Amino acid sequence: MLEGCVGWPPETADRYRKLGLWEGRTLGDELRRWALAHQDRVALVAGERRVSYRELDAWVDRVAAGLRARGIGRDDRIVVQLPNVPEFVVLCFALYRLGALPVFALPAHRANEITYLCRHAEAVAYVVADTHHGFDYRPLAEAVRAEVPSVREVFVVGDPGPFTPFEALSAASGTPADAGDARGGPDSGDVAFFLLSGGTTALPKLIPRTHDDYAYQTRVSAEICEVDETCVYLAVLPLPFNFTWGCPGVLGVLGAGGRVVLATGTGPEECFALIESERVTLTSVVPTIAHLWLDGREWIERDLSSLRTLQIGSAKLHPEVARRIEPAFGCALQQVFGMAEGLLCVTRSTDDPETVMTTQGRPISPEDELRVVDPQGRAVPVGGTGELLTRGPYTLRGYYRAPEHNATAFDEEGFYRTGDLVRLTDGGGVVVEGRVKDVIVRGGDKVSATEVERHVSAHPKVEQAAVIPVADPVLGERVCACVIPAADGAPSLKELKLFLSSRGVADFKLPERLVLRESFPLTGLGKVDKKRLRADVAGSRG
Ligand code: OOB
Repeated sequence: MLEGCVGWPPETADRYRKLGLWEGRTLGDELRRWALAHQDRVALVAGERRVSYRELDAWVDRVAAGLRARGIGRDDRIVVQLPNVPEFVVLCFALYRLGALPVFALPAHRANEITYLCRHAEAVAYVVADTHHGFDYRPLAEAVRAEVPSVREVFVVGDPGPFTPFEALSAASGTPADAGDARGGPDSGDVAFFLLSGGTTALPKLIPRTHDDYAYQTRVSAEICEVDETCVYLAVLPLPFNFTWGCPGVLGVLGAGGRVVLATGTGPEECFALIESERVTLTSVVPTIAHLWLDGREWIERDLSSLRTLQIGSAKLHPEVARRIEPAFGCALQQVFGMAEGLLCVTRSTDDPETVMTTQGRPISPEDELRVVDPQGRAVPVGGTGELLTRGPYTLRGYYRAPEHNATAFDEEGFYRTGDLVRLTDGGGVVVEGRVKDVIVRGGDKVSATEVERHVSAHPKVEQAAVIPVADPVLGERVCACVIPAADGAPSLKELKLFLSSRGVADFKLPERLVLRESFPLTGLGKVDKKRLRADVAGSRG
């Protein structure tokens, strides 16, 4: 196991292997098998570009050789921040083959997040696109390079500016990536890559996912979603989301010989046009996008009859909205409750309609263990609400390089404390009732209140800050900063936003409401009572 990672206990790992859950193949080997099985079928579609399985496999080998020629190999960390382009898929599989480890950053991340990720992971390289949605990543890369000396190389998809073009990596026709190198190839039990946690902490945590565990998750979720060669998956959400990458997502669909179509935006106009022209059968979105698409259905005339399943997850889907999906899109709704940490729950096509409308599904693996506990850690009777704890064959046992946090994020038996408040139904379904963790779910984006508080508190006009969610009809929740001003005057919302942006904080984390207070309600232990503060703010206008 890589330094800083926590593995499964050996006897548990043995059991998962004996049960045939972990098949002992790396993700890089998996692509080789898929390419042999599906040869000239189209694997990826991006605009006018179509890449067959055979081409994809060969492209991955060339990029792996190019990376290796630049000294990148086993256990090296590489921060990947790319939009939904074929290069994302190619790069990740190239790294999987080398045993080098992609760290999945979101396109929306800025200097604050990227600098931290590069530093924490001691990344040797950083990969970006030239520009995306009007943002130029090259100055960001220069800032990151200046801050983090471990970052030796920056590769750019598109116009490289002062950096190395991504294209240069595949220029040389080298030996196949799995021909071996001094450091050897990866083992299926090794960490394959890092996902980012939705985070309750001041800084995001890195989630190590192994080849075995991720291959299992994607294979099983593809089976449950009835993914086969005829599947055409539209990747709408960013590829670095676990939802898009592997639930079943890109990997699950490629594993079944299907086709992955990359969308560049989430809007109904673009996505409906792609669904029509590519005859998309499956896609996955967050409830906010589902809302926009429901509205779009009223005025955009497109043939969406190819759609079989619309997966919705990442934030609570209310039953009223759930009921509108099938009539509006003429396809089945699948609710998905998942987390980058592992556990994945989905509703099944065989579930009765009520279950599909009102639950967030049940676990994909018979080996997933779920416990619902009260604040004292005692089991709550079935039907009661409590915090969800879980462990299983694809749920992490520890965050990367985070022993202190791990001591509280997991219990003595290795169960991960999800921070979600749930209730289990008789049928084994999970209903999400709320959360105990200090996170704001804005659309599908997770914002750590603690992280935003840290930045807001640094403003000279802020004495103390508490960040809370406020309800929003479109996004579900928005970020609200409650501030006790310093003696010499209060900041405006605009000032705060500019201040946070200047600190390199990603846009989706910026407060959209500011509430000024002389004091905050406190709990018996003297901490800010956010429950009362939220109720206060919800009941007031400013
Ligand atoms: C997905 O993953 P993350 O890591 O961005 O966020 C996980 C958290 C969960 O702990 C829960 O609080 C919330 O997002 N969540 C939901 C939900 N699905 C996720 N809350 C209510 N209802 C749902 N259906 O968000 C994610 C990962 C894989 C698949 C789908 C979503």
